[in-house]
Amino acid sequence: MSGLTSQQIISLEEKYGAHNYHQLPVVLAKGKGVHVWDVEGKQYLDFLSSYSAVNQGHCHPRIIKAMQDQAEILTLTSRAFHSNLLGVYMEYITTLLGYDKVLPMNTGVEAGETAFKLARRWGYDVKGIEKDKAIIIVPEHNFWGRSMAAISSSTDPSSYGGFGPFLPGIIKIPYNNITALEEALQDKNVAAFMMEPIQGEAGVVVPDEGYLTKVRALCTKYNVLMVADEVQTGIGRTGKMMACDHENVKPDILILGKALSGGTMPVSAVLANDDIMLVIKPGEHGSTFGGNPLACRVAIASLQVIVEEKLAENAAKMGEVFRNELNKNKMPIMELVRGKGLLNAIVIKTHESGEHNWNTPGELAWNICLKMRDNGLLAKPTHGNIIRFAPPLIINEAQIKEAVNIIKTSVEQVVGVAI
Ligand code: IF1
Repeated sequence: MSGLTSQQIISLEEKYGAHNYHQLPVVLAKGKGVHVWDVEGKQYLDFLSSYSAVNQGHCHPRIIKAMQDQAEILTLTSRAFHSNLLGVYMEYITTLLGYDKVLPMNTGVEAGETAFKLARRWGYDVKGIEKDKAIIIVPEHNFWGRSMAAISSSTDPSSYGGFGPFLPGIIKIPYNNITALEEALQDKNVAAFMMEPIQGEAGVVVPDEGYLTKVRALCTKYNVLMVADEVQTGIGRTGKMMACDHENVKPDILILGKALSGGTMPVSAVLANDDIMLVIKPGEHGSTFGGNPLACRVAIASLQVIVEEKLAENAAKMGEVFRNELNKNKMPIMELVRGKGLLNAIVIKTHESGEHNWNTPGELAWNICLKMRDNGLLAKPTHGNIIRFAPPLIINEAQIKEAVNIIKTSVEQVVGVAI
């Protein structure tokens, strides 16, 4: 469309855009299924999936058609009035996921904020916590967005640094630590424990088997809401519809985003039962675009694709293939590969080999990502030495094996030793 080269486009961003990202140097112009193409027409396997927003694959025909059809009819009414699709969408998603009610929002962080407010309000109106004393417990190394409440919850200086003062009423405890949770739950002012079933940004940190079950039991025991942020782990990504489903755990509040729209537009949602959801009264929360008819149509199609194409099941199968192939004659610099379904990561250990001494594992991970880009696969390090691999859930076995081959070849080319 623009006819500009990658470099020309990067220069435009540099000159006219905020510098709030450190992108991998590649300029994408087209996406279809598991592939994306840059402006020069080079094809890549997308192993980031826009941070798990395109679980259904880029530009899924059924989702695009839903968007195109609805875009010509009615895109937005605001919630000042009803629309013909909102109730239909609300019935669909609450029935599918087993909750009484849904509060529709747009971005993941808005859904997180909504869950935060809902939990606090429930704390006051139902649990009887003293006014303005509600506490929400979060795990260290969580990530749920860039809003003030989200960064007030963060333990990552690159997320919160320089943006104080922060929201009070947040206690941080170690992730995957039941003792620490039970200790924190002794405080009668605790309204909720808000966590990711697998920590995405922290580097695909999978908690011990049974952790979610124990969290559920403790939250019930201490009359505290279990809030699951499934913005990244949900909608089939980890090999089940929700990551909590691996332990048949049902959180009191479920937060969804990203793939809820198949990567077409921001659509997020908070689900809960009546005793929680109805503490928010008319006029006390909302957003201009929340629950718009275009989003409703797109979200229904996006969820139908996940269910009807059995993408959670495929994610479980292909994730096994991915981890097994990577662990076969494991690369010396790969400390480990971890994950569930198609949310995986490799941890690079510092590699000392003569002239290949690297300053930091992060530098090595970055160089590996640059080389994988040259070899036709896109992925990006999360923190430093951890590279996340999250392809669209439609991927097949041949593409997984092609990807593992690219990963191994790229590591060998960067590290320069046989692997
Ligand atoms: C960025 C990270 C991923 C999320 C979870 C809520 C949100 C996110 C578990 C908020 C968003 C995005 C944000 C984006 C990059 C990406 C990201 F690297 F930042 F941390 F995926 F890991 N809960 N994650 O992962 O949803 O408001 O963005 O729709 O900010 O750079 P959002």
